Amino acid sequence: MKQKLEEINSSVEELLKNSTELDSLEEIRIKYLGKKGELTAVLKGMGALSAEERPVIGALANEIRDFLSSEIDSKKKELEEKLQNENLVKEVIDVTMPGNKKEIGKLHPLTTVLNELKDIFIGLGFEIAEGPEVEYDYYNFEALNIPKNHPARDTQDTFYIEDNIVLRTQTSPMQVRVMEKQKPPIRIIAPGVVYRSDAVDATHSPVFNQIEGLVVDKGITMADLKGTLEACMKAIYGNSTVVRFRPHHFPFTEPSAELDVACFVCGGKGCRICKGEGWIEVLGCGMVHPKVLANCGIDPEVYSGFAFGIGLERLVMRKYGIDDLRLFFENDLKFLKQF
Ligand code: 2U9
Repeated sequence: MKQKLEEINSSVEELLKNSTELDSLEEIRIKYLGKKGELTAVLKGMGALSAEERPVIGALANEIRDFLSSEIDSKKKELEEKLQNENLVKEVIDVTMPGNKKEIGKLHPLTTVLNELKDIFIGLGFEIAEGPEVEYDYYNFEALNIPKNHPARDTQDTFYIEDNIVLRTQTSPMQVRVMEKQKPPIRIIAPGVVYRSDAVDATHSPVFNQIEGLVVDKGITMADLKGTLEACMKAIYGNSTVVRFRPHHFPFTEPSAELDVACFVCGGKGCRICKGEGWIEVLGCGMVHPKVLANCGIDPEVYSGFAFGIGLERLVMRKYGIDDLRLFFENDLKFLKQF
């Protein structure tokens, strides 16, 4: 048994000398000193020894076990230190290297211009109205003087959910709802998404954004409409902006007009942006039709009002010279990073 112990001692010493990996070191410890290890097996077999041999062999076995344990521990420490030093050499950090650039997100150009418009109108004393995108036919059409079979329904190809429920084709129903609930004076803008059954191309989309405005009070005239919208255009396009109003027709306003701004690129001479016209059409507007006021419970003999509607995408396209509306929805970073 003494010989067996000495053999184990020298085998382990030999193995430790050649051991270069922490994994194989652990294997050695398990093979000799583990629960089912060779040295443990010798210790377990001591019962078979005579009473004289047992203390001698026991002392030797304990001495060898302690010696080998401490040899394995110090080898382990040595290998760990070596590994750490190797890692330190490998993982040198060059503090002069440029860092990873963090991309910072930005607002979408439609959001930026919408925020600008909201600020302008809030500054003029307007409040912001919000409402449902799924609307009753009544609020989207009937109340706005667009009865069934009215030709204006054809120009707003409508998504019908049910016979009398539609995806709103304009944000006007929100203003009808406000007028039903609130007595004049009313000064609101209604921004939001609207839906029309249009095929997608460079200038059309079935989903787009509108901002409509409504002012109702005693004594509101076309002069209020012109002054408010001219101030708004100057705030968007600069103080020297020139505007003109052209007669137009909408069922919900009478009289109605379209507002053009003198081209902010060529100053009116004619260029690519204004398609040689010198003027750029920006919005539609008019005095709220007396029938619409009456439909909403407001006496047209006492009150009058003006309203306007702006297509946000078209406004932003003109502001930045963008020629394809699809760019707003494609989320191409090369496009979005320019704003
Ligand atoms: C109420 C009464 C009247 C809103 C108006 C326009 C003129 C207009 C277009 C702009 C571009 C729609 O997105 S677009 O195609 N809109 O020209 N909108 S007046 O008139 C109202 C609104 C609500 C109660």
